[in-house]
Amino acid sequence: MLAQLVLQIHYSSRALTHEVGHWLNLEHLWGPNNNPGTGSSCSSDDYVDDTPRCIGVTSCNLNSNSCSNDVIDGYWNSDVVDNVENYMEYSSCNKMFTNGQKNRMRAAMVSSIGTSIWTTNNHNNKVSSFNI
Ligand SMILES: [Ca+2]
Ligand SMILES: [Ca+2]
Ligand SMILES: [Zn+2]
Repeated sequence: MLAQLVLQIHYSSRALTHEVGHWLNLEHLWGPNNNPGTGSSCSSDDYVDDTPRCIGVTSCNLNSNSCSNDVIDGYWNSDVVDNVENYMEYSSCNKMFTNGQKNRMRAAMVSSIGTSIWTTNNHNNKVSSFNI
């Protein structure tokens, strides 16, 4: 499993953050698959409205704009650039989650589907220190 993890996200120095995102119910920004760079991904979604549609970016080109249909999710009023710095991309310059992703992770933590990882003690001592 570790080998698979390293192969899938070897671009990123923040692999663990990325995997914790998956564990807390986040998908890749281009949708629920491991295949970045596929044009058809503009029509799939990560179920988070404030992450712009993208095909999956592996570079750190901050001007990357791989999909033009960002308004489809009702959050953006126009086409915007890809969020290449997002932890759920495969780029090597990851440094952020969006508020929508934060809300999805928080929802996962209090979900009855998950184990009881949310407790006041855990929240205060651990979650806050992750700044999510
Ligand atoms: Ca999205
Ligand atoms: Ca766009
Ligand atoms: Zn991943």
